[in-house]
Amino acid sequence: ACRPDIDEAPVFYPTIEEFEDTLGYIATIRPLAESYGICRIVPPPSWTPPCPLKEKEVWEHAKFSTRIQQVDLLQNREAMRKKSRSRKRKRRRNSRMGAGRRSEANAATEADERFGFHSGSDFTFEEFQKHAATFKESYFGTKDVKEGSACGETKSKTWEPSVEDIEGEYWRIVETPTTDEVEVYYGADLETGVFGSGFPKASSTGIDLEKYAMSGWNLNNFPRLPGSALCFEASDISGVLVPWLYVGMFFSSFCWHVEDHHLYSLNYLHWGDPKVWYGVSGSHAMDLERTMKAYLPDLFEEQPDLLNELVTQLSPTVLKSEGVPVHRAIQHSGEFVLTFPRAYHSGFNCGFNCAEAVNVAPADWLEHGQNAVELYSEQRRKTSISHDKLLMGSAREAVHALWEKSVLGKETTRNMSWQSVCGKDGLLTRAVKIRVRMEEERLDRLPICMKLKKMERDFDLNNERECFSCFYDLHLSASGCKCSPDRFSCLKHAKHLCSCHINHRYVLQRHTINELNMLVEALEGKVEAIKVWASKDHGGDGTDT
Ligand code: S2G
Repeated sequence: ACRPDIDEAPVFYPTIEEFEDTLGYIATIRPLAESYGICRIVPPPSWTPPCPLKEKEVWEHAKFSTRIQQVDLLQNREAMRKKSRSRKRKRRRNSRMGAGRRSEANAATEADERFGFHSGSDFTFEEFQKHAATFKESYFGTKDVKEGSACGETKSKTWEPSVEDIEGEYWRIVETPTTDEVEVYYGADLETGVFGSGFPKASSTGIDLEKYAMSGWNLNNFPRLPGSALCFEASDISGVLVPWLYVGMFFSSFCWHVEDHHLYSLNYLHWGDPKVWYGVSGSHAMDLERTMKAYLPDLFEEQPDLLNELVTQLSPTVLKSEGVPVHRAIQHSGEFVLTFPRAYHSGFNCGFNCAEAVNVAPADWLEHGQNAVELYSEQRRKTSISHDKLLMGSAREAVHALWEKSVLGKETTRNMSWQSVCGKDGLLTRAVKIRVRMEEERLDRLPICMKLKKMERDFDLNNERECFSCFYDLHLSASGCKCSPDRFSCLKHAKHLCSCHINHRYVLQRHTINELNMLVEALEGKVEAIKVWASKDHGGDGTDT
């Protein structure tokens, strides 16, 4: 009765040939799928990667940490809001590895703490499987069903709830304020860099293993495929560039959230019971946020950052009744679920299973990523990647590809993937153009007498630079003052940096506006501009002459 009455998200069945080019395939399904927020991708039947986590040594000995989720409190937790503030637990999300930027971890830990996500015990897969099975059986009660067989005998069969049964029961527990406590474990956000990935690694040998180790659908390769702006993120940010593993049991949940920087995400179910997903298109992201705030005003009042903390569930039925379109995907073992930029998603597991997920940034993401960092600046929220570094890295790579083609007549598949986003209407050209206009407008608003200086190439090489006020990334430009050599602002907050005389203050630019305009011309295909910009990568400095 509680099963949400919503439609299914689209499902795709690529042929072996279509499956070859991962980002190319995703680009072809985008017009059909993006408006649903999420979609399911079923690999060709012959694509069956072996999972190294199932090897006896790992299965029986490797321990992973878990968190405890109190499922009945994911949506309704008024009564327990002031309970257990001081229990210890692990961090939820980490941002740039080893970098100075504050991650969401601390804030999230606090929220997890209060909202019933305490750390649980450590398990091996073998132990977790046992726990998951026992829990599910005792939850539903093992019923013996007498089944008639062909030859007239009867045999006993354990009753298994269907996905629909489980989904109905899940929302009954989540939506009804007075149900019993339901506590489950979730081995979520496990770093594959530490624990190991569920996909064969490049070091694997054997013809078949090598095929899977090199595949674009192997999530260890996915974030940095040619055409993804994440190629230009140097550090291995866990969860974004290095996949995370999710070991689930019955009812373990992921609450409503969007990806950092509104990136795409791809999730693969290595084995086990289905994962049920709900998705909302990026174009309805703000409608979902409004509805959540309207339905859970007290929670938002106490914790305005609730949605960034991945601790709140809300029924698709409520969202639908408020005019927010929600779609369902039931992901089975061996299938992918893709989430599009700024698409809110949530869901839960139907039983013991193991999934792996990571982000990607194809060219159509760039404008969403730009919007994300402008929004983060308004909200004074820390970034986890330098959007401008990714944008400029993509632009340079694309100009290099255009140069190889126009000057050397060279065409490789790698080059072609970058060329395909250039040209007057190319997705990359458009994104760079928007960013350059933005930069120009911001510079125009600064006092005319403000000194402009060339930024050192390594300004943000070893440590990220961010605005002292809004944390906007300063890869492209920064405003500074003699009074405080290590303090910088973005162009929007230059006037708040200090109260020194204008003569003491300056703007650092990685590229002048003329250089940036020339970059746009290069991306549009103008050969002279291509040569100037390509020369930057060949020893020249490509500056105004
Ligand atoms: C995400 C779902 C995580 C999960 O949003 O991080 O990959 O629990 C997804 O499977």
